Amino acid sequence: MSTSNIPPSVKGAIDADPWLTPFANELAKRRQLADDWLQKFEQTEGGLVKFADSYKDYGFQVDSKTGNVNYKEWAPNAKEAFLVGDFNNWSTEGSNRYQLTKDEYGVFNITLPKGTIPHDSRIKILLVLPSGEWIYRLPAWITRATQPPKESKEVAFEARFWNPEHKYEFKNKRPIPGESLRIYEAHIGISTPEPKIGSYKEFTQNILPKIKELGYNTVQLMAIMEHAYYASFGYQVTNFFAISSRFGTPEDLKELIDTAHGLGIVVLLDVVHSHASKNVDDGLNNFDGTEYQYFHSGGKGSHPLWDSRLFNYGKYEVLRFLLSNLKFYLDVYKFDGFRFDGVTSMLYLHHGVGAGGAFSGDYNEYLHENSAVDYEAITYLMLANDLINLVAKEEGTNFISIAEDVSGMPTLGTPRSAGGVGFDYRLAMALPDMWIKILKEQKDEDWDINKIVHTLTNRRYTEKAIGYCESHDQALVGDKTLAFWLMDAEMYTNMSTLSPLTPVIDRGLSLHKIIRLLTHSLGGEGYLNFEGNEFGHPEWLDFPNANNGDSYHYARRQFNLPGDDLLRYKFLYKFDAAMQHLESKYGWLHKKDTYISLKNESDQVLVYEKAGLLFIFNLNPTQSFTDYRVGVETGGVYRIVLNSDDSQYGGHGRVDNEASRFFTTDLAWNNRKNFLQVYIPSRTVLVLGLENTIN
Ligand SMILES: *[C@@H]1O[C@H](CO)[C@@H](O)[C@H](O)[C@H]1NC(C)=O
Ligand SMILES: *[C@@H]1O[C@H](CO)[C@@H](O)[C@H](O)[C@H]1NC(C)=O
Ligand SMILES: *[C@@H]1O[C@H](CO)[C@@H](O)[C@H](O)[C@H]1NC(C)=O
Ligand SMILES: CC(=O)N[C@H]1CO[C@H](CO)[C@@H](O)[C@@H]1O
Repeated sequence: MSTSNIPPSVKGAIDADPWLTPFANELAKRRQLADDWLQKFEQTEGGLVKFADSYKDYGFQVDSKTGNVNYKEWAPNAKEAFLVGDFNNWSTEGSNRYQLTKDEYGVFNITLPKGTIPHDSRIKILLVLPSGEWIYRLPAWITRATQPPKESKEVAFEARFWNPEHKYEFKNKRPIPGESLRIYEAHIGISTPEPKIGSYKEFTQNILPKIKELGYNTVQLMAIMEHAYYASFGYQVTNFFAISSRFGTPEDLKELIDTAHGLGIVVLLDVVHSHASKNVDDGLNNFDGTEYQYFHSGGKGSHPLWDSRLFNYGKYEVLRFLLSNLKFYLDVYKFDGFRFDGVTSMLYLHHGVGAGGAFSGDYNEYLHENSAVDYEAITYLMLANDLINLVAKEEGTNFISIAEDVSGMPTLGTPRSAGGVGFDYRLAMALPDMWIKILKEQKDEDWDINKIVHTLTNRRYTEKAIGYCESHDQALVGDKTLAFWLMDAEMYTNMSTLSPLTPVIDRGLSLHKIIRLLTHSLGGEGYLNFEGNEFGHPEWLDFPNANNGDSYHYARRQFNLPGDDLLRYKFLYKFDAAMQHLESKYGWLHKKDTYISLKNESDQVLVYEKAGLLFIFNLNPTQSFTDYRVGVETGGVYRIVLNSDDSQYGGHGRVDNEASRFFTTDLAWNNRKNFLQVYIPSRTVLVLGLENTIN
């Protein structure tokens, strides 16, 4: 295709990456599908934002003037519908009969006078099917669902009418996300050292200050959307508009987010729109008695591995439900963006499973007109990103959207206006796999610096990525965290500072720091850490379930460990804090000026400049180098700004930071204008900065 034939709607994407040129028409076709929906929403709803305001219309709405309550539900297959609950003795008889009226679109509603339903009381919708059968469901847009008490016969979650007298009032303005995202991934329930379910309030009091102290500017919360099965880690959502009641009330979560905002921390929701729990009694499955109301029917409507239901993104009312769900979390809870779970499963008809799930990077796999792309799902993701940007504009900020995509689809992170899907970031999912493979298979002296650097930097620079060495995935039972790969059983016996430093712990501490800083400084335009891994958490995660006797022993994070002065976890924790704060000062995540001047395989030394800093890694397990010559572009006097061998980080203190000043010599070295000479101990990273930038 000649450049003159490129459709203007995708010109931006193709200017940024000319290899996309053969796929220009296909990209334009995809963009058009989403643009057509936008036009339709304009005509029928007054625009996308108004459409997504449907959460103010559907479900239960309390009129602020009259106190009357309207309840609205889409259930096209039902003939009749009744509201039942504690308030009317679950009856449809006499004065307790609350029948909804149905309109031509299959939408039912009823208005009840003020005070009819008490706050927090239990309710259900009773649907009468064409067959005459009665089915009871939790309202699809319900904002609260709770687990029945142990002594109750009920097992399914119960919907509640949440209308407290005192609603939480937000006090703080949203912080505007910075250019460098330093993300702390967390799960409320496990964020306590005690073997129990942690609460929103405990997280607010105990964990937010730690996140702030560590220097993260973003917290990403998983398992917020209500999920009846705790051990699903939040990934089998039953009630999309309800926040998990296991951890507290909606007002408690608002307080958490408001408090984070007060600390300058933005809050992302791990949103699960890629699939839904197959629960009928307390979920969305078979809601109106058909399997195809919200989901595809037949095999297309079930995930081949996850045992869950798959949405029909081509349906108007499903788009209303999901898009409103996003706006609900932005408006009501004041989340600042989303990490979209399971994007690969959405993007392809094969869901990334089986042979189709093996991607080589060939553009045809993603962009050929015969590729296995699910057009309806990709259109939904485009609309979701449009919505997020429109709401951000109204709020005077910019929200964040991150795609969990392992396939590496080009243009996923390209703006919609340029012809992409519009995510801000994708997760760099190849990086944790690389580290595990190295730790599993290679001796330290065989680490291939070229390959490591290649994997860390091999990404589409026109699209941003979040780099990470490990996320919640590696912490789960059956998998292993970096700390485990490195130190294993000795974490239980040799972490006391009173016991001698063994070779295993020495190596583990050193490499844990090095791996994190390498990934942080080269692996993405953002960085993510899963809670606890900043100090090498010594336990895996296993939620209470039938196989472990419903134990909470491994469903916790031992935040007490880094605070124990007699344990070595504090060293890893302090290094993490130093690394985050240094990034915050120099901003290497969002700078694009990386220059790698040395990859010396025989010495195992790696040197690069970025954001005005000089990173010098010596990965050599045994050899330290004196007067090692290192190239650097900008001449001047350098000092050490971070040294992983510092004794405060559990190192050997072989370099005297204070006494070290490095004067450059203006002779070219490794393609840099100047050089300086350093003493670089084994298994150490030194970061140098120009003296006049330090204070
Ligand atoms: C519900 O049933 C109880 C006991 O049968 C009765 O006392 C109460 O008045 C009933 N309430 C309503 C709203 O019908
Ligand atoms: C409730 O349904 C009736 C009948 O379809 C309709 O006239 C009315 O506008 C609806 N009320 C609300 C609040 O949507
Ligand atoms: C690596 O270092 C060794 C010894 O210092 C040197 O002989 C070799 O030339 C270096 N290789 C590169 C690529 O700089
Ligand atoms: C002091 C101490 O507990 N040392 C232990 C370190 O780990 C090794 C191997 O697990 C044990 O044999 C030591 O007793």
